[in-house]
Amino acid sequence: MSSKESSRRQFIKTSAALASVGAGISLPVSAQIPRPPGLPPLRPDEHYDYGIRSPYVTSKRIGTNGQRGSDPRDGRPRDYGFRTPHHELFGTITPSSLHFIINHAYDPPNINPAEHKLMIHGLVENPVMLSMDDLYRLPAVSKVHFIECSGNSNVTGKGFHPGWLRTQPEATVQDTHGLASCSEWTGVMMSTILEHVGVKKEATWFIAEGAETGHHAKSIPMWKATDDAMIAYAQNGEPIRPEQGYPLRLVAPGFEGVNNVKWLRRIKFTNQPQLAKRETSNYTSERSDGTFRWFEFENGTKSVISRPSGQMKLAGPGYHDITGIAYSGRGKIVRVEVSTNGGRNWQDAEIQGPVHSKAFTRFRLPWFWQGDETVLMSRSYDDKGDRQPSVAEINEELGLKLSHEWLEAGNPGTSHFNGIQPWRVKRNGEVENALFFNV
Ligand SMILES: Nc1nc2c(c(=O)[nH]1)N[C@H]1C(S)=C(S)[C@@H](COP(=O)(O)O)O[C@H]1N2
Ligand SMILES: [Mo]
Repeated sequence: MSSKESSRRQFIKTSAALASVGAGISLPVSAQIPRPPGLPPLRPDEHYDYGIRSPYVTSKRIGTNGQRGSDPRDGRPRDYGFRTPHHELFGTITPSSLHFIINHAYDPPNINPAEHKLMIHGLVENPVMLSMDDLYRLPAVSKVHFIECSGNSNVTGKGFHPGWLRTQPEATVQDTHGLASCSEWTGVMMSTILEHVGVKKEATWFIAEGAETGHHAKSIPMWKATDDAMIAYAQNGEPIRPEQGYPLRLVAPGFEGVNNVKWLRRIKFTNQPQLAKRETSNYTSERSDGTFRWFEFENGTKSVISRPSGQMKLAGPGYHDITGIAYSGRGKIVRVEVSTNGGRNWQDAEIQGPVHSKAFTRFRLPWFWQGDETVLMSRSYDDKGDRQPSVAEINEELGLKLSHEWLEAGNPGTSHFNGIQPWRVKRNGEVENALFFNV
């Protein structure tokens, strides 16, 4: 079937579902617009200088520890991730102020860009020390890419975060998928810089290092530098925010978040990985036999329905728009299927363009809910032929035994998890997490 035919088929399906909207819900009809209420202004200076959101808009990042307890060192929510509230967002770009944050125990450093330098050395002909102005003089590109922590939607057993079981019915999409966000990044391609420094043939890895006190470091295979890694100084049209790495960060599109080194101050070309803290003692994935996978880079394809999702409540039977995001660490999303009956049947969702490679892609499906209990789920496909797996397929492929009973018994879960996310819609319209409990 040609793509024209399939979009026509989709259109007919969509129109048919929309035509039934009238039958399903009655929208209030009013002949009169309410009188203008003469509202007082908000805070004029703040509006005009930088802009503020309406006081009625209250979406915020939530730190895992902040929600379930706090960091014993100072009582503040920290480290395990400040998550993006996907259920309250639209489209494909995450507002910078709501981009998730993972900082390994250090608050964002206060870096003066006039003093910041990026050192590039190791197996190169011409080591350099670049200032921000040097970088601004180089040809720039802007690209839309998601970043996802490999801990996003990880499956945790009891005891990993005390009191927190990833399979608990109360989990929201912010809990389950909030460690992924998508921005337009602007900066210099690493390949541009390679031309200037002349990398030696023996270089097979590079190590990127951050400027914060802990000096987060990550070893990355050389091919990423010639392929699509970027040294980014801007996010969504303005300088990167301190939480995201001001004034410079590495963007390694589609690679696990830990590779996207923030507050970037050094890149060293080498012929072996460094075995840094965050690639050995953690950011490895445990198998059910107690061994670990390590040096995983690309995030597999993944999708999640963000509306309706955990802890939302449907107003009643009738028409509802199912929508969510899909992405792949390997390329473009080509298809998303949605099931409205717990995986018995799958329908093609409408994919909203333009579709960027390694970027959030919005999908939607018009749905007429009869009012029965059911389970909603989505699964994505990328242009490399990958399909988002079920939990059974993940268990099979990775040698895992993930199930509710397994985790309840205190066994380890896994990170780097891209399984299908089921949401149960109860008869009263309440939506809950149904991972491992889908029908
Ligand atoms: N310098 C530095 N870079 C870092 C980290 C860090 O702690 N320090 N955390 C990494 C991890 S584990 C992730 S998932 C991403 C998160 O990027 P974000 O905070 O901009 O969302 O940054 C990575 N880069
Ligand atoms: Mo991460």
